[in-house]
Amino acid sequence: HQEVMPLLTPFKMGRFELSHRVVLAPLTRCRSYGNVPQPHAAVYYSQRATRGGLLITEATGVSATAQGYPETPGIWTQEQVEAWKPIVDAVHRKGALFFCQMWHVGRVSTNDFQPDGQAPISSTDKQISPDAEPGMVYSKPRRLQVDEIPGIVDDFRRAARNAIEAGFDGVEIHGANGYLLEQFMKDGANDRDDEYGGSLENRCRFAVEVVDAVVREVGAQRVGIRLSPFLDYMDCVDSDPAALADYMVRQLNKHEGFLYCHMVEPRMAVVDGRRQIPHRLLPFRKAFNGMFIAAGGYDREEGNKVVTDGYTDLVAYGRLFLANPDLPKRFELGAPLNEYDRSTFYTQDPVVGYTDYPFLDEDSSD
Ligand code: 5J8
Repeated sequence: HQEVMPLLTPFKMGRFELSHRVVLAPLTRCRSYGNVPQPHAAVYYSQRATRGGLLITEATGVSATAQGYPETPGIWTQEQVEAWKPIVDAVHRKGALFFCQMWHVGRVSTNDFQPDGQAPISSTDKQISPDAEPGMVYSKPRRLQVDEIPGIVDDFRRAARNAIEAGFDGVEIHGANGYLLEQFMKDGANDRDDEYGGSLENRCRFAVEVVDAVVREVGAQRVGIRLSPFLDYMDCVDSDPAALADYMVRQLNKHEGFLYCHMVEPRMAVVDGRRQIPHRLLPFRKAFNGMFIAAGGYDREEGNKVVTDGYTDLVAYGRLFLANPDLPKRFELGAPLNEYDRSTFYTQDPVVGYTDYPFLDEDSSD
């Protein structure tokens, strides 16, 4: 008699029945030509779909100003909605749940990605420092005026409506990794002195308005959010990340049934030559009423451990799932993993580094 490993035990997520806890993390893949998701995405996502598994899409733009990387998908036009439908269908045919991650990059962009070559928008007009990403220069952003913010909140609302129309089971608001909502939340990037800057409450106002609008549009039971209070990616640093995380989960709690909070661990510290996950998320998991997804450097062993310990409900895997389409099965069998190839993470090839990572049985089956 073999015991089922904790990561592979079922879990009831609101009205959704999950058969295991291994989640596909949202991963930017840069293969949606002209911001339209492509048929090869149906292959990629359905490769990673399992009965009762949860997949989250790559970050998907909510408007024409939302992009900052080549060939990322959107969900603001009808053409994009139609293009998502067969991808969502392919995932559903495998019995998995599929959430759409909605983002706006804010100042992590250049004029080239913007309509009419305009400046990217942000909380601030401070440019990201050239040291943030070697070899990359982001454009000087334009500080949003207070009266422009409702329009962007409405872009998120409409994107959520579109996602449901495309067939997604729910949406994840991207409030992480230095993008627009975080540019407002974190005091290292927000230098405003109006009602969207200064106090924690003011800095979080924009994100909270987005949450409220999206919940009103599609229902709390279909909405999650991703937060990364401890990261400093793209010059988005906060002087008190624990207070920020605590404040945000308490705002989420105001929506009865708000589905999930997905949080990124701080970068792993190296201890005795080994990378160690800092496991700093427990206080927020405890303060939050909904279910919790932890992400950031997890492997099979660490994932099982945190589920057993009640540290999180689900664990999201990025790089490991990218390189192992059958990751849950490999975890089940304790099978070796394919190594990921970082050089093809963000390239535009429809196959290479995308749908050509082998499945376990590929060598023996034919
Ligand atoms: C680590 C760790 C770790 C990797 N601890 N070292 N749409 C989005 O939200 C996007 C978010 C789009 C693109 C990028 N992005 C975010 O930007 C990511 O979430 C990430 O936080 C950040 C940088 O992403 P990346 O793809 O440019 O690189 P990243 O995965 O962070 O890895 C950069 C380096 O950090 C590598 O050397 C990693 O080591 P490996 O993977 O080669 O072993 C290392 N690294 N995760 C400490 N948790």
